Amino acid sequence: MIEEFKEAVNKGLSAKNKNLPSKYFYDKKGDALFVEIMNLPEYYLTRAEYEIFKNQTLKIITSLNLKKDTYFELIELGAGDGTKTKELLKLLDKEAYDFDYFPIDFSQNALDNLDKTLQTEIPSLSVKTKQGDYFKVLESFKDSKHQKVILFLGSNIGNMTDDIANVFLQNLSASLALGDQLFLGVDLIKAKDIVLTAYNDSKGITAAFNLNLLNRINTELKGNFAINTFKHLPEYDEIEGIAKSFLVSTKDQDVFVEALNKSFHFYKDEKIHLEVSRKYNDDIINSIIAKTKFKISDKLTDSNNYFSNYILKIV
Ligand code: AVI
Repeated sequence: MIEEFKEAVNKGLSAKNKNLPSKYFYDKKGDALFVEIMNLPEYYLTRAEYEIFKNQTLKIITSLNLKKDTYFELIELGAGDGTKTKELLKLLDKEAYDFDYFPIDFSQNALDNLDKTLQTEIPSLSVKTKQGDYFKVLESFKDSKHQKVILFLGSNIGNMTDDIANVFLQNLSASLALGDQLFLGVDLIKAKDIVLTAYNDSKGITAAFNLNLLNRINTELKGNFAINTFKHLPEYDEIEGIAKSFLVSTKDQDVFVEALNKSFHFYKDEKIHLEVSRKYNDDIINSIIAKTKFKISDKLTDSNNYFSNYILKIV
């Protein structure tokens, strides 16, 4: 892991357009900051998707065409604390649907916590946690002939470029069978002021979340970034529908990273690109599933039209 991080930092900071992959946001501090972000008034995404799970629970079940007498496997990629999913799980359990819930996550700690809360809140639910890489875990389902519903929520797919999302969905589609479904949560393309505010909150939590990546380089790779000489800069192109976040060097400076035994020069106002947060519409969803066996079969949207859960079915 540390070798992979080292290599990513070296490659990203040596590039003409400096960049660092956003997947490295999520250390212990980054996880905690992301929980704070999800509770921010400006960060509408989590609330919008929760509203769908809370107010349209029955519609989710009917749109997925789930039948009480047909067993299915409900598999969640990156389950987190399961706040939204719990709404669906409670109803499925109450109505005696025949299924097992398989939350998959990299973090065993997150899975243990989720398992514990579910045991208390929905004691009769069958939870089978699976720790590891999504595709490695999905491999282990290959021999199962049961119907599958995959949940991939929170617009997590938006942190992939469209090319990467396409490959991701091709791999996912290849590991599924006819009739299996993906319940995909995505943030929708909308006005600039709403999106930019979500990525530039007034308390500066999102800025701290981005700057934490420099902290990680300092602690894990013995870097000497002066954190206060970098500023968080979010951008959003309404036509393209992509939010991007950058850190900008406020001065001309050199940063030394001991683990790489290398200095990196930053010009004043030079940017490091950290994250893409893609926003979607039907056309973009259709273009990222173009090379897969998925077809849009339905979609649910919150009352503000901010967020959608697409049902993509293998045909
Ligand atoms: C996890 N992901 C969907 C978040 C997003 O909206 O792109 C990460 C995030 N970055 C800044 N705020 C939240």
